[in-house]
Amino acid sequence: MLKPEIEDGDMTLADPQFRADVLSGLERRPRAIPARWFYDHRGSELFEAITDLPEYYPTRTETAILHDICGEVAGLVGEGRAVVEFGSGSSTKTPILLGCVAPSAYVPIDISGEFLRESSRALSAQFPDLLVLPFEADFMRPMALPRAIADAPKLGFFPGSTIGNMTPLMAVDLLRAMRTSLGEGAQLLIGMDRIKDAGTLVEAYDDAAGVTGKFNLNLLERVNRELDGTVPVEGFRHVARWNDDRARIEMHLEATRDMKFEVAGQRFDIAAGETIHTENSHKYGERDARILLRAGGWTPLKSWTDAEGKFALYLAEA
Ligand code: AVI
Repeated sequence: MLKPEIEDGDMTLADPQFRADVLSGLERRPRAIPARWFYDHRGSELFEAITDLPEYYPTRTETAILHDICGEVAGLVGEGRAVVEFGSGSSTKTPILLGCVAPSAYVPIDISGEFLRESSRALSAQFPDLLVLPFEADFMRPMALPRAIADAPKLGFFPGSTIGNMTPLMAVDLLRAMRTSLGEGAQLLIGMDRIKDAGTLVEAYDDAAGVTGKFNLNLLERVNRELDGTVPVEGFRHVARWNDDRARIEMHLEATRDMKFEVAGQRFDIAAGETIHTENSHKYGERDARILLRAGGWTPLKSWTDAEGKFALYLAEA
């Protein structure tokens, strides 16, 4: 997840795409900045802290499900598959899966090479006999995987309900890209957060300790740090709301007063009550998830959930 700033000697240069996304996002109405920009160093630390919060159930629930079902998954998947993880594999879920499916190789894919190499080193230390092949790429598009795993059947792994951060249209495109990249006979193990009562969902994204608020507001701090911004961060407040029509939690930054500020030399005005939309986290019911998988070219084989039905893991085949 971590996307480091670009270093150039002593100067830290902003990613040109970050600059373009922030400027166009502040210009448009409603205003919106893509959630991928949350994950600078501080943002990644705050996200780690979120995953331990009492209100944020997804991480611990998915981890517990994975522990419970891992043996069964290993039986369904068979031996000798190459596990291809979409994301750097830094989570505690990766060793659980690798420990029980006995893969022929492990290929974590991430756009941030530095973070990828770091987490791959840690995994190699934990699984010294496993062939670990970190692969730097944007997994939103189909890609040619390393030649070393060309002949092995693949098991894609996409935990964390990260698919929920995409619109359904983007999610279908991603599932199709994964299918193309993984090839014939592939399987996919994917986590999706379930629709549930709005109170539980909103609390998970607006915790009592205010960590998610800090995570959201850090985006503005990052704008100030990297884009020469003068955004009065204290003039914004974190808002998490359930959009029932779209079955998603939305995070926004709401202006608490009229403000003027500059970003990368451009001036902006924002009125009290206006928001900057920063994240969507879509939730899927059992049937919704199956329809999404099928639309993405995958046939659902089996799903598992926790006793309260909060979170689900799906195994699907190409
Ligand atoms: C990374 N992603 C799956 C998290 C989620 O639940 O949508 C990001 C997050 N945003 C606020 N809390 C957690």
